Amino acid sequence: MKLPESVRVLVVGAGFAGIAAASKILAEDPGADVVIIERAGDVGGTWRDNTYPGCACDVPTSLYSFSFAPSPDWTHTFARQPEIYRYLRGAVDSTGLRQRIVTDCELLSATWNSAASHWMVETSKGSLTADVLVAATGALSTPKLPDVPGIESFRGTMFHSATWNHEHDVTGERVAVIGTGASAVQFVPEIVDQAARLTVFQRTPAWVVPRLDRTLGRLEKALYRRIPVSQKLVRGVIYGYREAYVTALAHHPRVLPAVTTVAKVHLRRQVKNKAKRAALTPDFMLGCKRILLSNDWLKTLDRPDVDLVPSRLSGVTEDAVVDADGHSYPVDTIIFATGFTPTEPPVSHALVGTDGRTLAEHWDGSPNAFRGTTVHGFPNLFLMYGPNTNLGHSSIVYMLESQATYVAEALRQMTERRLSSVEVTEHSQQQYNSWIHDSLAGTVWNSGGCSSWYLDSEGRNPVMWPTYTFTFRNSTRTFDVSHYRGIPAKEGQQ
Ligand code: N01
Repeated sequence: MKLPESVRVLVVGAGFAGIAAASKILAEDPGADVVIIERAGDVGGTWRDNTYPGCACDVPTSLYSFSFAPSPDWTHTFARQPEIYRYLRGAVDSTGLRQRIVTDCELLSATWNSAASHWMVETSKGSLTADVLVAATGALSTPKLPDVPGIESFRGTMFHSATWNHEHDVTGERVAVIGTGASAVQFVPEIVDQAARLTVFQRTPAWVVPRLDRTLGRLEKALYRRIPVSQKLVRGVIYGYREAYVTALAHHPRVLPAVTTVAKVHLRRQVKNKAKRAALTPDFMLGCKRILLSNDWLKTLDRPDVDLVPSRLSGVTEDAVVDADGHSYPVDTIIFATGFTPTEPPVSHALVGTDGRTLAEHWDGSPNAFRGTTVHGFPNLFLMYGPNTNLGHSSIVYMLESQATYVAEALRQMTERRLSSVEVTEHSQQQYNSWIHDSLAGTVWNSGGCSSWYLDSEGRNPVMWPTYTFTFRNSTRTFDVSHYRGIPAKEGQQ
């Protein structure tokens, strides 16, 4: 579609978050004026962009899908990237969102205009105004490369796992993989047989547990199709099981030793080389970093043609990678599986609030929001997957749908009360964040003895949701205007 000159609700991003927000708003108010802009040529977000070999979801599909768009056709318990991408494309068609999406349209800036009570938005396809802005741009979309000397001098091929170079064939090459997080564990077993030699740089070992994946059979799918409530039941059971995990991770770490034993047995079974096994044994509490699910990662590292370098990368030369001790490993290709910059989503530099500062300046490296969604100084702005909404145990899609309900509720209340803008009060935001950080104190994410992308440079945790996901859902079920400063609409305003 063409970019309009003005719109009631502008959703930025057409991944899981943007689709959830727009669908929910339209489900509440089918006549709502909603447009989605997407910087890429297609929908899908991270599931469009991450195409590395073996890319899959490590959350069961029955949870990692929209409650309003169940699919009986998943092939595995843990869906692969092409399938999830296809699912998202199907979801925008089945919900009728496709004709509301402007593709190849990047948000360049959005500035709040207090006098007119709207956002003045600049995009790569022109400008428009939006009464309400929903930023659904994802937290893990900016690939992070290690800041080490010599990267630019490397004469071989190098790329990040999130921007996989499919033109490049690693067959017969010496390949270095930097990083051992959720992405590396998925692609390393896929490329090991092609590479002549694989060198994996591991800064910190991770806890790894088996991935209980299986193919979904014809009978099961037929059951889901004929009796949809059966699929809901499975979703409910998996949801409940995963919620119980939080009891261990955040509240009563008594259960942790049991899961830790599972991970230790898994390591012992898969890694026979004692030196490698020692290097692969974490020295922090399970859950402190994302728990990795894999049946072949550890086994792959045990292979004699795979070198495990238990060191950070300290430099790159024309033809080699260098470990912390200055030892060089000549390689043809370097693959960075070094993650993303979640504390500074790119959109935060583009949004300018009531005091003329960007959201990034306002946050100053440590994001915070009210209910993970609204920020004082930024009226009529809703952040999807905002601060402290990430999970270590369950599906982000559940959180996104909760936020989407909150946005739809906010819009309903604004219309009902004839408000042109709503801005969360500083007091409510502060109180909420005090609760968040009090609740996070003592959890495995804050004090499990590891360093992770969950913590900022000051050791504050602007990423994780501290407790049960249904607590978040309850808090976002209604939009309590008492936490907001509402400006009445003028004559002619919506
Ligand atoms: O990135 P990461 P990822 N030298 O940040 C290491 C989501 N996700 O792309 O642990 C050597 O987890 C770094 O070391 P350390 C999920 O939320 C979801 O794998 O910091 N190593 C670490 O090992 C996940 O959490 C799915 O000490 C260096 C690695 O690089 C998030 O994406 C699948 C280094 C980065 O790991 C990110 O995962 C995949 C250096 N200089 C991803 N610098 C699902 O299935 C960094 N590292 C849903």
